[in-house]
Amino acid sequence: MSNLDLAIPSPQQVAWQNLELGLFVHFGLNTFLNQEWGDGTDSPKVFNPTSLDAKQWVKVAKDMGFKYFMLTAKHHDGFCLWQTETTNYSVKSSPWKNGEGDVVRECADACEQLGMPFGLYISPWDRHEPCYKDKEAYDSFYCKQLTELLTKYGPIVEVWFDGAGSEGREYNWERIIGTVKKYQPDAMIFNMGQPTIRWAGNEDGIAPDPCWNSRQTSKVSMFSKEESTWLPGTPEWLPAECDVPIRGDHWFWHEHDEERLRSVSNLVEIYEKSVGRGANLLLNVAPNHHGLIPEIDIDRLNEWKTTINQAFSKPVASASGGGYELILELDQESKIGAVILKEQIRMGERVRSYKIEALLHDTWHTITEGTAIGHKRIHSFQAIQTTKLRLTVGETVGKPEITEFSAFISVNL
Ligand code: FUL
Repeated sequence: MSNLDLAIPSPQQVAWQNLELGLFVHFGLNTFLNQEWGDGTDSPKVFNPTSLDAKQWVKVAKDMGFKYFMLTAKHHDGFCLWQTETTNYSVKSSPWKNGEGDVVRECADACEQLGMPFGLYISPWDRHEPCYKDKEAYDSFYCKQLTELLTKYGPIVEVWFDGAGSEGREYNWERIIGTVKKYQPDAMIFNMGQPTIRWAGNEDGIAPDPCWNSRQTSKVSMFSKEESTWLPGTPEWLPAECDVPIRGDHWFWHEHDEERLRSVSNLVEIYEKSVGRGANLLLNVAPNHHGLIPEIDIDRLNEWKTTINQAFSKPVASASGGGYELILELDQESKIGAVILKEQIRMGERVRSYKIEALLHDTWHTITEGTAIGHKRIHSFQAIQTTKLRLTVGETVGKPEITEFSAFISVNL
């Protein structure tokens, strides 16, 4: 990244970055078929959750500290979770609520009630829709689906365009992005067309280090090395979003795959390598065939949240300010295991290098060094006993403004 670049975020991007944590929810025909990808031929008749409770889903998100909620309105199989006029391949043809249910509506209502920003995943790749073969016809069909979703369910925080299956396919992105901008101008656009946020490039929930917010290339999908081509007008500021399922590589619910549940320490590591590198983390949980998030997943999320809160919610000392040096004086000698850094991203990523030192026996010792700070940088390290910490900013573009330099007591993660 060149020293001359100083990309600046839009206010909507700053607001989205402040959310940090999103709960991703994959639900659909696959939930009932023990599969990850439907080929578009599965019968809607299998879709019959016995006690679907979208409020439970959103409440889990809220209780566990997630700040936005993303639902798969349509996965690659083309099955629509809402009452669409574009196709019968939807909840309308299912036995659930005699074909009158609408999962998108229930989630939108629950999000509204609980004050949770709501976003949608709508797969461009559609393995059911016959007109998919005809590019122009499908672009119209897809824009109609988007129009329904973006006009009938309240404010949408993010539209997730999944590149899987669309490798090499050309869509009319001018039209698709135009539709998003027309109806939800504040929504974040994920990774395709004219994105305002980009994919971190893997499904492990891990951002690169460093993870600059300025525009970088991003892969189209897990199944290709192809890089995304974006329309002119794509902003220079393009923060990353990491996505990962809580059960190994299963995005949808499968019976008897609890052993895939990630351990708390793995989830903490994911948090540190996503949010702790300035990206947002979209962590997926899957409601089961009853339409409920299983208790075992909720328990794991709870342990994870508790651990993160223990580690990072109560700094022993904190400082902020402009300039090239900040000192943290601790009230008493403490065993420090982590620091959090933040800079004022509204002014761009001005810091391009820095180091953190601790005072040990009247001498400063470097504990860590870095380049990007951006929205947030977490450094965990082997605990050190100290009374003072120092942040020194090296290279910058313009005057830096550190909004947070905090130190945390070491806990066992
Ligand atoms: C991938 C898809 O193929 C997976 O099924 C899942 O939806 C994940 C979030 O994106 O590209």
